[in-house]
Amino acid sequence: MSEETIKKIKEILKNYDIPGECIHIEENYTGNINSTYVVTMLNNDGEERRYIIQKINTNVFPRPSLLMRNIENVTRHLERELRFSGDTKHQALHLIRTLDNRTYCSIMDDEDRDYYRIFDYIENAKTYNIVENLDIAYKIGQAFGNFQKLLRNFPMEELEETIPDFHATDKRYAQLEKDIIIDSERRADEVALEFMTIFRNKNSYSHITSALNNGLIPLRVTHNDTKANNVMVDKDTDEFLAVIDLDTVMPGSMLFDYGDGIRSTASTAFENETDLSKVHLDIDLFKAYTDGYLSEMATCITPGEVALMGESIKIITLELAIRFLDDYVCGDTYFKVDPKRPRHNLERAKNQLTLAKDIELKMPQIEEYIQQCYEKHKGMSLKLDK
Ligand code: GN1
Ligand code: MG
Repeated sequence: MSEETIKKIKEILKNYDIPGECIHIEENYTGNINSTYVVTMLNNDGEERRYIIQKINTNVFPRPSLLMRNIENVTRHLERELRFSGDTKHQALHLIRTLDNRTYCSIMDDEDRDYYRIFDYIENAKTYNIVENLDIAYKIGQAFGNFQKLLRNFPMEELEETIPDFHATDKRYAQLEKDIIIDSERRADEVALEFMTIFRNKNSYSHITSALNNGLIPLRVTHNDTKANNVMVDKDTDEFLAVIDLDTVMPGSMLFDYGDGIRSTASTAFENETDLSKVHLDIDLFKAYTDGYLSEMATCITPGEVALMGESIKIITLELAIRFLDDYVCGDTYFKVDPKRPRHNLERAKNQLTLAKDIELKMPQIEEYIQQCYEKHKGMSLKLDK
């Protein structure tokens, strides 16, 4: 890590009442948007305590204050809900306030203002980029289902839209079409094959957004970035501890959350994998995740939502392909890319298109299981109600 980054982090720490001396800083490269550092502090009693310091990407989130207000309100609500239900096993992210009682702080970096925030580090926990074990897939599904359930009474009108039209797949597609025509980086020829696959599916991109607009499915408070590695699980027991990365909590459809959870948890390879023969949708992982998710959400969701759950997996996977491809066409300005991989975003898009194809092949099995699993959990809750 550069001397300059270390200096900046130490500067940020001065804005907080965090006791002790900073003895170690490590960058965590998991996210594609913000920069994340794990900082270890040693206090006067010889105890070490860790914190997460994040620099907010203002290219993606131009108004950090709105974003942080959302996170503050959502974590407060989650904490309250967990306390009311006597749940001591799970936790909400804990934001640390600055000395002047703010949820973030900023410092000047040349001409730019940089924004940072600090969370307590969740100890004895880990995350998975690839999930290979059914029990873990179940727990990740359960974690996101539980998260959504705890937020079902959250006053939606209090939430800011941190990224407008985030999951408007149809608009994302239209943007890709435009950017290919402009072709500012002269990459359009290279992406022709991938674009054709995306184009062939274009009629499905509005299925969820139109259902929302027509009132066929409800708007809910959703996470919007339900990747497997956004759930922290206990290192020893794999019990889920907390859902993290709350930057995109906004009003939306539960379908994108469910679909994105399957996209990342049930894929046999991570998004960065270039050996496409390794990329499949694992039906057993899909079943385990669905089971975990519906164990929490079956009583909250509507038949209209259940009917679209299978298709949502394919739509969100294609949406990611669209977004990665669009970023490639526009010169890699949105997602972080590995400097050693000039076609990183194109490779990610190919990976997602391979996954989408396999999802399509397995759609009959997917649809059948969702229905069966929904009825099982709904039935169980009816029995409990009697
Ligand atoms: C980004 O930074 P990360 O990995 O949590 C992106 C998600 C994508 C994901 C794909 C704000 O999330 O939407 O699904 O990359 N977040 C934003 O890996 O665009
Ligand atoms: Mg994220």
